Amino acid sequence: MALVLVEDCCAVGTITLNHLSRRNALGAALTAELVAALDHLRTRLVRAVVLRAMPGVKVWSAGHDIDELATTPRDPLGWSEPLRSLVRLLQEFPAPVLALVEGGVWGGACEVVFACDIINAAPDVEFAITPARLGVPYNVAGLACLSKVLPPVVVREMMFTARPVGVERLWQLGAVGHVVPADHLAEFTFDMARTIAANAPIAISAMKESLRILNDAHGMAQTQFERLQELRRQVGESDDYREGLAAFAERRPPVFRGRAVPGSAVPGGR
Ligand code: LCV
Repeated sequence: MALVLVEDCCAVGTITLNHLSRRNALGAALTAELVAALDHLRTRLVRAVVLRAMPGVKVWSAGHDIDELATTPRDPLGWSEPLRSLVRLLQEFPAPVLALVEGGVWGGACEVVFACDIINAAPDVEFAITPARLGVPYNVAGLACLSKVLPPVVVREMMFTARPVGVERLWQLGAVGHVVPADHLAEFTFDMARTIAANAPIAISAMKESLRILNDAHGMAQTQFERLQELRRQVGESDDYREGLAAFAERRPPVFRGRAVPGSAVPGGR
């Protein structure tokens, strides 16, 4: 049985967590399928991805598969752990990833959701970060990721209490984009994804990567600055840029084909 379902239509990809019996716990097998799904959608040149669980679940994801946490002295959440690789892949995916969240989000799954670019959630959603309940030394990148989306005092409360926090509070703090009634959440999210897919993909990809570099930038190395300039050059020289200006001048909807200048590396590629 596939632990993850993946499909795409009209340049919008959908990835659905499908391991209900284990509450979509992010074990190595499920995480590997998530990575494969993102790689597949990258080849399909999708312009937005919706990451969701099956409609109506009580648990979006139970977080890291506790049974797979290392029992040896090695770091249970080290750089090469599947969950850490998944978080980086979401942050580096060339198109926006929209999290469609219903039910509870536990542990490392909170970071997966917060690694997405846009978060739309049902009113009953709760987030619980639980290393304190497992005695797990949460890793630095994970703490940094959470500290970018939540005020430090809230990160400390969630980390230290391991108690669930309701989505309304996270929405008031700006960590969640929209709280939408469950029966409208999918329609709302896919409508947003289609709007993004109709915009200029090269420009969006460059802006997503630029925002990530800037958010990660503490002291900015010159290579980071040059990368930001290169991303902007690629957008400025793309057909989409000319199409966007022409469409505006001719008062017609733009038709973006996502074509970069021949021979230039498209943002998100390497
Ligand atoms: C393996 C599971 C899990 C699971 N792993 O259903 O953030 S950190 O640092 O803590 C990081 C290390 C991390 O992410 O750790 C994991 C944090 N997650 C949690 O603490 C949540 C643990 N799970 C639960 O509290 C409950 O399962 C919830 C409340 C999510 C759902 O409760 P519910 O009554 O609906 P069950 O507990 O009956 O779980 C159904 C099956 O899924 C397994 C669980 O062992 C059970 O398996 P069996 O049917 O074989 O007994 N399961 C659930 N969560 N994280 N396995």
